[in-house]
Amino acid sequence: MRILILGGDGYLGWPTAMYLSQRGHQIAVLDNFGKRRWEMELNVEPLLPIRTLHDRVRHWKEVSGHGIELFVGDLRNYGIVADVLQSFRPDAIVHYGEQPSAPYSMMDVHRSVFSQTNNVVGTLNLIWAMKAHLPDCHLVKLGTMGEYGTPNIDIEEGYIEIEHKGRKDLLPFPKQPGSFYHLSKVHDSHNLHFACRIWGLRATDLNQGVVYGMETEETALNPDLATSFHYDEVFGTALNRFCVQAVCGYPLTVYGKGGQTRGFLNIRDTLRCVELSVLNPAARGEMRVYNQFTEQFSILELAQLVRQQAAKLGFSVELDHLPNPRFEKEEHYYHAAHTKLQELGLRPRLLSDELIQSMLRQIEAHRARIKPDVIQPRVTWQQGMEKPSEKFLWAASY
Ligand code: USQ
Repeated sequence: MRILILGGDGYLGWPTAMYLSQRGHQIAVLDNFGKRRWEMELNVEPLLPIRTLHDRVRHWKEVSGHGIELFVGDLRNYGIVADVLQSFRPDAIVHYGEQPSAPYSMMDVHRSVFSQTNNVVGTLNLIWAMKAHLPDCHLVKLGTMGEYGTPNIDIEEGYIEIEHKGRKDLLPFPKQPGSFYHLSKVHDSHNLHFACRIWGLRATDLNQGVVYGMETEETALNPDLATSFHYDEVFGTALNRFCVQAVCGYPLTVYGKGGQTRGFLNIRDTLRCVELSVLNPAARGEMRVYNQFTEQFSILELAQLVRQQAAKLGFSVELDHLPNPRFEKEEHYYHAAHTKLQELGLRPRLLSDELIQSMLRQIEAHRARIKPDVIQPRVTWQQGMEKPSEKFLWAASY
């Protein structure tokens, strides 16, 4: 198949491009390098050194023999989106090309407005361009489990049958997201659903949980193919952060009581889920929703798991309950359906002691690159960024 990956320079986009390329698909990637700019703004860096996308594409060709077509451009520019679609003519589009961080979207008005306009406008341009040029193409869009929030009932996969005053309907599951970033994904879902209904587009919304891991089959082939693994407060996610903290002797940053429960999955399973979605396209007019995670944990459970495994490797790890910088329930019911991808053939790689130990060992090999000063949370949901942001720089660069 011809598959276009939007956000092909990112933590998940780049490994997905290599994974699908290795399996014989024709791949193109599009990126505007926004993430690299946000990293520079905040003075944070991925743990492993990351080559430019151009170089990674070249190294991939040398290592695998497979070419990847590279487009540089911004999804907020409709002309670029339409040109790329007409030039590459994909059968499927995998859309990771959005601002992915909840804390980033809560820092200040500028980054909040940016997160929502960037994400919503990019996706709107995409669906208009699909309608105009490739109405049969299948969009596989990365959403988030965070769209649902933590309701006191079971979470279904996208839709729930509701009986109200004697009548029944199958309706989108209620959304109670926890940040302006998560809200941007809710807005995307509504726009996509509408476009599928009125224009007969086909889409799969992958409501993904928190991804962990730093290596896939393809990144492991050569250090020049590594993917961007973050541990800082803004772009790092819980388990990845805890592993880095354990290695550098930083007390694990459990926010509040740590009873916050979320769905998690291995980065390798992300790639398989996307592959399964692409190989089994939605029907015309259908917007499917899959809950993309393999198991659920509370944050405290994860921190304890990391502490146990780190101890086996000789790291002595403390656990800190920090005042929660976010606005979220710290004790709640959580039970989310996640059977549809398994029905398509996903065989989950669950979190194991070995996997945590292997992450800890790999992180240790790059210990010298860890910057402890970017670990502590400084963005709160009530106050935004602790220090005033560089407003003038921001206004000048966007
Ligand atoms: N948390 C801590 N300590 C930390 C970091 C996080 O206790 O050092 C807690 C947070 O308070 C939250 C939970 O861990 O309750 C998850 O936070 P996270 O930063 O790992 O993940 P989140 O902000 O939810 O966002 C991440 C990705 C996002 C994706 C989402 C999936 O950045 O792109 O959409 O995971 S989900 O969480 O299912 O919505």
